[in-house]
Amino acid sequence: MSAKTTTAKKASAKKAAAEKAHPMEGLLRMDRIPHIWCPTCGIGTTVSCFISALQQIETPLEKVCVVSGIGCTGRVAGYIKLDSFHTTHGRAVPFATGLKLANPELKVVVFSGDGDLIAIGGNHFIHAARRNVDITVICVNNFNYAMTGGQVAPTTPLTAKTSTSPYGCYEQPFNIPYLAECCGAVYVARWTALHIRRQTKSMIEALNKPGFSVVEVITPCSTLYARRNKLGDGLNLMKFYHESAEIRHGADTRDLDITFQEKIICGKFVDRERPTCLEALEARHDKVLGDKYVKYGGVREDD
Ligand SMILES: Cc1ncc(C[n+]2csc(CCOP(=O)(O)OP(=O)(O)O)c2C)c(N)n1
Ligand code: SF4
Ligand SMILES: [Mg+2]
Repeated sequence: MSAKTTTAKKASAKKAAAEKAHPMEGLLRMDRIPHIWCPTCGIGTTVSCFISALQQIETPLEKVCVVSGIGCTGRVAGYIKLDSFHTTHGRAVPFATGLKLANPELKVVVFSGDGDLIAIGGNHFIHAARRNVDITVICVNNFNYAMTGGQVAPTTPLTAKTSTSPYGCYEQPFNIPYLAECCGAVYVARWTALHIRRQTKSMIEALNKPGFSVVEVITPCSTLYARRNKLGDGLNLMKFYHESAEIRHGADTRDLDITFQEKIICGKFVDRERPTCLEALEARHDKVLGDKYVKYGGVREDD
């Protein structure tokens, strides 16, 4: 075979492979696929919405970073083909805060499970919201600590069974949108995993919003939460969540408690303006130090 024919064959094989490629492959580390998630788990759906959101924002992708903690959701950072970081339990938010402070040009996203973000990471979450750190948090809320065996989480609905609440959860769960709003988040939305277009739109809005933005996604954990509560398979549960959703944009976040297998209020609840952490710092230093202040570095001219 001539060298010309071989080159032509190689080019046509490359073209055929490119045509066969999934449109999201460019943003996935394909060498890590197959992923670890169970069939009908809701995490993959949320990742696909996130990739679609990334493809629609104007920020160059080399300026976007993803930070995850641990758990099934924590694996997201490993599958997304961006600068991404798989950090320790509950520490995704402080890690993301550090990234943003070190390089304010970055768009920093935390992809986190409910247990990681609101239990061990709860303290970091409330203070990052209070300070209005300019990061976007996507919280996959599957109502349990899935990866470690389906233990009770601070989001488990009252009466729901988990491996550590076999007679039903008796502790009042957190209402994440209310918590986020009270602490100072400037953008708060909630969807279920099957709200593909609305979830993607909220992610785009959150990514474009300066300040602490939170998108909560109610997703089925088919293997642990659904099975233990006899809720059918993951697909049944995904459909159930979608059908139980009532869309109420601008609803009072105090009314967004989730009760076991009942209605789930979804929508965009908060979209407001507050100076971000770095804007507040800059304004304060400018006021006190005047001309002596050099942006962000805080270096005085007479030092
Ligand atoms: C310091 C520490 N404590 C406990 C664990 C064990 N651990 C791993 S995943 C996990 C629960 C994660 O739950 P969630 O964030 O809701 O993620 P999911 O698996 O539900 O997506 C825990 C407790 C750990 N990795 N590190
Ligand atoms: S254990 Fe639950 S959350 Fe984890 S991958 Fe399986 S279905 Fe998803
Ligand atoms: Mg969870």
